[in-house]
Amino acid sequence: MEELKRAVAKEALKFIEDDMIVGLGTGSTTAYFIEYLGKLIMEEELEDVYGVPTSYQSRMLAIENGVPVLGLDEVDAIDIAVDGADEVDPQLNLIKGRGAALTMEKIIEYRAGTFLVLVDESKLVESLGQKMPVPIEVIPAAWRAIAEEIEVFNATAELRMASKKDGPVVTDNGNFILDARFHRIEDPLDLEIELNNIPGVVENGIFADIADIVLVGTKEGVKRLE
Ligand code: ABF
Repeated sequence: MEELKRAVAKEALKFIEDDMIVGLGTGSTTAYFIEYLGKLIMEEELEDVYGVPTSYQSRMLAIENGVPVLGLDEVDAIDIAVDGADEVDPQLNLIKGRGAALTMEKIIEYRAGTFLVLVDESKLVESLGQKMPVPIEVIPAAWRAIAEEIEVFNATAELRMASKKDGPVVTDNGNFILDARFHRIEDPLDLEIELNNIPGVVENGIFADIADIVLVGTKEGVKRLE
């Protein structure tokens, strides 16, 4: 599995040119990409490639690997964003958010000229929600009310815990995460919009109609979907 992640992360470097502003995703596959990007910048002496991180985790990784970083409010545009996903359906709709960084990921990936997704073949599904719950970032005080509202969608939601001792997972924005299991997601775009209409929901992990290219690591090599 790590081999497949490394292979897609390497392939993603082919999309990088000098003078690019690159959105840096979160998660283990993107971590390889950030590491390789640092090497590319050094070896090719690229002077004007900057990363815009989607989380503290990716920011620290970028700094550690020699990728200069800028905040979203310091750049005019993002040329390309590179990130992992938890599920990818045949229309390239995604579920993301295992790393609890979904809000910043969506802001940066929505803004990017190209959104490139890196996954291994285990992430491909016939329809979203088959294996993974949909993460939903919520205002902490509203978590229980929102969990109840979500039942209207024929779903059950659980508060994501760091551990019993450490309490709930807190996002980079100071919010909580609910993981919602849906019986069936028929229309991802519609559900994405509906969930964001619940007061107290900051953002949800359905990324419908936003991915431009998906690189899939398979045992037979890297496949490109678009
Ligand atoms: C983040 O990392 C998430 O949105 C997604 O949930 C996850 C994928 O991680 P990995 O590459 O480790 O499977 O981008």
